Amino acid sequence: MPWWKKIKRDPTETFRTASQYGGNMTPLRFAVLGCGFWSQYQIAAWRELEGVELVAVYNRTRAKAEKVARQFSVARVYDDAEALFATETLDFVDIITDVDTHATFTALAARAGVPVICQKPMAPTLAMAESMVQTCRAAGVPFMIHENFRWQTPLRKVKHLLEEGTLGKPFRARILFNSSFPVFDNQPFLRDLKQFILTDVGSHILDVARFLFGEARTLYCRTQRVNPTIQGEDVATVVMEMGDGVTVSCEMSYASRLEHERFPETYLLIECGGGSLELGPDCWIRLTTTEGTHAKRYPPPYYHWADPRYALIHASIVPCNADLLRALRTGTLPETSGEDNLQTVRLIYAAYDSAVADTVVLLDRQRNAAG
Ligand code: 89V
Repeated sequence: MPWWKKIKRDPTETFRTASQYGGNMTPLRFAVLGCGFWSQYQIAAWRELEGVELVAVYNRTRAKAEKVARQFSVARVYDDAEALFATETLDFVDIITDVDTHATFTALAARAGVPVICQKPMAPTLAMAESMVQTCRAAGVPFMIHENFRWQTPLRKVKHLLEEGTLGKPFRARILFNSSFPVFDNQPFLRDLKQFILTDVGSHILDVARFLFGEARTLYCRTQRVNPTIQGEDVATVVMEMGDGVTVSCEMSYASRLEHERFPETYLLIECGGGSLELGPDCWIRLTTTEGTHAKRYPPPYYHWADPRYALIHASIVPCNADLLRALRTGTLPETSGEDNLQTVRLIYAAYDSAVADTVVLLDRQRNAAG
């Protein structure tokens, strides 16, 4: 029996380690499902880590899988995911397909007893996300979400500075992701999403809010569609009461033409009892107290394979993958386990509910109802 089959099913318990079960851990063999734009960076990032081996790739259009296999010297190619799971012996699978297929492929992997890493956003509905978590829990396979924004170098530093506590207790924060970057050029399917910016960018920004400030108690959201050529909303503003009484507002937009286009940077202004913290353009963090302002730059590491227009995000794929791999290897939970990410997914759909009903959503009540 593979080691992960013996993992305890209670998600609050840590997984037992592979070595405890005598599993052969080096290298971990994995397959990638989905060979679109994002896969080449995801695979390149895996190659930065020791002890993983990409043994197969799948894409429903075989030619795309063949191209990626040639690019990264991958031994086997599939255009039938069931055949892949029937043939390959895998330690995990990395699902990088469009969101609509995440649940299907997760269920296939769970049935085959293969641990799942699934790209954000987890699912196109909250109910589907809940059932994916449940499917993996029932099958006893680890389920993890590839959610990388919280792994960006300056955002890790911000978290560290808040934890150090020298600025005192935060009372208010703004999280901004506003640009007019032509995101549809590389990811054309985003144009057709009926729910766009809250699923694609909100997954990241609301997760950053949770990462920095804890869980939300209340949420209010407004959405707008400024670009008439797309299906979904391209502007969203979310206000939440989070953690220990921090008012957090999150602004997201792909319709904002600003003096300096700074995609894909997230800006922050965090106001605390003893001062403020600002994360601004080009990864500069400014700390202001009664003593004055101290500024320092926290750029991401350089990777030759990263697309310079996405360098900040692409660099964050590496530590995100490392955390998922650490969890698989040691049998512990990653930061972005399926269970954890479900809280982010709840915020996304609470935001849509709030925008439609023009009301504040009380999340404690939702959480309690979900048990
Ligand atoms: O990182 C992502 O998930 C992308 C982007 C933020 C660039 O839209 O879809």
